[in-house]
Amino acid sequence: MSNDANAIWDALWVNVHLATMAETAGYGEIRDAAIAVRNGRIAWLGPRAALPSGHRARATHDGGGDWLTPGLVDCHTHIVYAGNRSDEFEARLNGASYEDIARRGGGIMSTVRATRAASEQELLAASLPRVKNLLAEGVTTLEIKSGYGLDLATERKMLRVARRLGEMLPLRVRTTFLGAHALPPEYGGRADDYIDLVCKEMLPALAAENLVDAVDAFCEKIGFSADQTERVFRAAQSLGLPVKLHAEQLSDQGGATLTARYRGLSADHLEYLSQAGVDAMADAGTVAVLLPGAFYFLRETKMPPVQALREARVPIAISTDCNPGTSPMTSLLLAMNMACTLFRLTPQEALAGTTRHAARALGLEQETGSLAVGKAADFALWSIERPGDLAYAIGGNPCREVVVAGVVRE
Ligand code: DI6
Ligand code: FE
Repeated sequence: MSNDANAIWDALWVNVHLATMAETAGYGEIRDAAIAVRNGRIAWLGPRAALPSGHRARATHDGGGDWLTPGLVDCHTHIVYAGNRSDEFEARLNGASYEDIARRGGGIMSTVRATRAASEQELLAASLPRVKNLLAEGVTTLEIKSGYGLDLATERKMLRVARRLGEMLPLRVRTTFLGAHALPPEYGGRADDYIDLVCKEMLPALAAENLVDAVDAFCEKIGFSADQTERVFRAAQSLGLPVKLHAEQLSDQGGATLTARYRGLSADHLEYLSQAGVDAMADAGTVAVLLPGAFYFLRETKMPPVQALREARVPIAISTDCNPGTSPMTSLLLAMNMACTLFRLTPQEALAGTTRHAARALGLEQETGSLAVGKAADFALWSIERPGDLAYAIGGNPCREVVVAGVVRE
């Protein structure tokens, strides 16, 4: 497959600078480069001067001196939901307490009610503009969680919408079942019975319909206990599905260590992560997904242990956590900027966090997230002076062109 000079490429980009993100350090810069695509995959890349003599391509694109990076990967979103919670945001800034809002049936349950009430078509229509915002900024792979249904029919509806988004749009979608997100009102005081429903009915049914690529839970005082989370993990494991976890967002519940024991793809949030959790993640190869949008919107002050994660060589990914309650954000570039300003990541770490490491958080590191021969031809072209500009600017969108599986997105 590699460097086959006799094959006719489907397309060739020249006059571009590459940030391959293929190595652990640096951007993997190749200046004045070329990249060739065949059958949806990268067939050749390197300095333009090294193009094999006699190469042929059906189409040649002039990149105009732009930078070309892997397509961005948003590896943690709750982007499929109905309604929004701007009314609560406003009420709180007018002095209402969190309890006032909860008493009025607000918070996560207001999104559950709206999502249950929406038809599949309405849910799709509500979610589409948000997804398009991400796509406009170079996202080529998107994880979408369920978790605003909390009953079988609505969780199914959410996951079906997620799959449809992946079919309608030039976009790779990975679905995550988050039935254990919150306790639905009809199970008030009966969390263990609800976990039974999640493990014995919802997950097996949805997995059988091929709607589930991974399984997540919210392990927290206001969510589910570590024991309840472990039951969900065991149910996932028995179906051969990988796990990940909302862990250590508001308190240390030992969720990251539990996730590592199940060889989880990722543990996410992690503001309250302990050194033991860092070490367990390092041993298991579990990715740390940091979500600066939620940190910002909740005005959290406890920082995730970035330096300890670096020292333990835990791969760090960055995502929007797009959701109506704690991170109403549809800009992955803004999440990268926030990761630098709030968490002190370097711009190079932020870009690795939305490319190579984010792909790994979805189990897709062999497929996408870096530029290398044989990988999917998923990339974005940017009108920027250097790769660090992607994490630097606030507002504006330098994305000029996006290619998914070798095809230029219209
Ligand atoms: N952690 C969060 O911050 C969101 N979900 C979660 O598990 C909150 C979701 C919401 O408030 O709608
Ligand atoms: Fe989340």
